[in-house]
Amino acid sequence: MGDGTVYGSDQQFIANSPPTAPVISVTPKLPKNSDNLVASITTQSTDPDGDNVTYSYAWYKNDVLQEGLTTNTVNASYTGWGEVWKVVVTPNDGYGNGPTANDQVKVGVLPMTATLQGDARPPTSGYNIPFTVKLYNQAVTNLNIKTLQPSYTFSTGDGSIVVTDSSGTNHVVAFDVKMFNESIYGNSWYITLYSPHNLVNLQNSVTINGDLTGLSMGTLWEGDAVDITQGSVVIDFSDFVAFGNAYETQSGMPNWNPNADFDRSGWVKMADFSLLYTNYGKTSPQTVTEGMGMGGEGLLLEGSVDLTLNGPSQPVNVNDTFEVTLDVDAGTQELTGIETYISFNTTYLEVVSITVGDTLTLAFANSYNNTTGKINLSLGSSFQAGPASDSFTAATIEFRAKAATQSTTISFEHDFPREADVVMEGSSVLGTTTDAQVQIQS
Ligand SMILES: [Ca+2]
Ligand SMILES: [Ca+2]
Ligand SMILES: [Ca+2]
Repeated sequence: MGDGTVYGSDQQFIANSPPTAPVISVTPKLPKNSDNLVASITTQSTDPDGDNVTYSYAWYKNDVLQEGLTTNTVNASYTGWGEVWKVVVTPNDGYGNGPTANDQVKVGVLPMTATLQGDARPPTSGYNIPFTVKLYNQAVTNLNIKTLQPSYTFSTGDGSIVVTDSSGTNHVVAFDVKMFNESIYGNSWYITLYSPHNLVNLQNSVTINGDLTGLSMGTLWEGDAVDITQGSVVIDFSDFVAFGNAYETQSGMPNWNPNADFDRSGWVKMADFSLLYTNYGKTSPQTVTEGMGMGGEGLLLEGSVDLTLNGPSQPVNVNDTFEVTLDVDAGTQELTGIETYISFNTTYLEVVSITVGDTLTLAFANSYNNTTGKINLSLGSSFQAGPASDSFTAATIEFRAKAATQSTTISFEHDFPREADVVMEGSSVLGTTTDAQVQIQS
């Protein structure tokens, strides 16, 4: 009949039941350029009527149907580096088609992923970051990493690494490594991944063969401003100094150093310090282990941190001096730094002095300007002290009252880059900010 309908002996219609979808697998999973692609049916279609099922094959190269290819095999002469080859298999029971099944592979590449650490802020164009992958035929250690010669090197810059997903979803970047030399296949390698201002990650004894589907290179640990390309295998004081020198800069400013912009926000801020802080003392290479794929493990984000400017509860007199404290209420939330920009009205107030408290003792900014009415206070935990928590006074600001007013406000600023922040492992843990009101009487 040809229309998929069968006529029974009593001439009533008996609907044909189509076959089920098969399960398809294209092999090799990690094909070389010289490999033929073979689509195998790993689970046959079943037909409820017991009809004999046949299969047809359609192949797509980068989503374009390849008309001439209708068998279960694609000869290697058709395939090229980086191409995605998909097969769509359609079962047919002689009366009609059943649902299709498909599978796909990528030719001549090793797909990899890496997680960017700690940055909980929206992705920026900075996520298009360069990678270098090296294959070694012997163990890579802290002692030999600077001198050991890799057998193969792949770089984003030379086209042998192509970033395929830079969107930064969950901070995971996907990229393809061009396996240009077929002698790479079938052997076991020590594989390293480097990106600027990160420690080098290492996967031990990876056998690259047709069964491999891809490789997670783990979380790239941030904070190595002076990194392996400058001869450093540790996040240490020289990285801290590089950060401090570049603090509060962006591209174009004299002290700008992109290697200190660990979260790739375009500015060197306390969020960058919090990444350096977290990884201080870690060395290259960092061996990637199972379960290390996602960033943020160990990240302590239990709550938020409130900042309050506490002024005098009673009116003050003109010419009096009085204190306003910058108070931090973190509860159990840990933090490694605060970044505050405070403004005041110079008609009524001037700053006499600022005293930093004894909890956040690293002062990256501690300044005031009585002409513009601005205060900068950016304070970090010392490496010895560890992250801060609970409630404490971060700094005490001594003001002098200049003129009478019913109320003048000492306020936190919120416009980036003069934006209040509290940071932990590259993430903001800022909760609320509360300004101070002061009444001045003559
Ligand atoms: Ca059937
Ligand atoms: Ca370093
Ligand atoms: Ca930054």
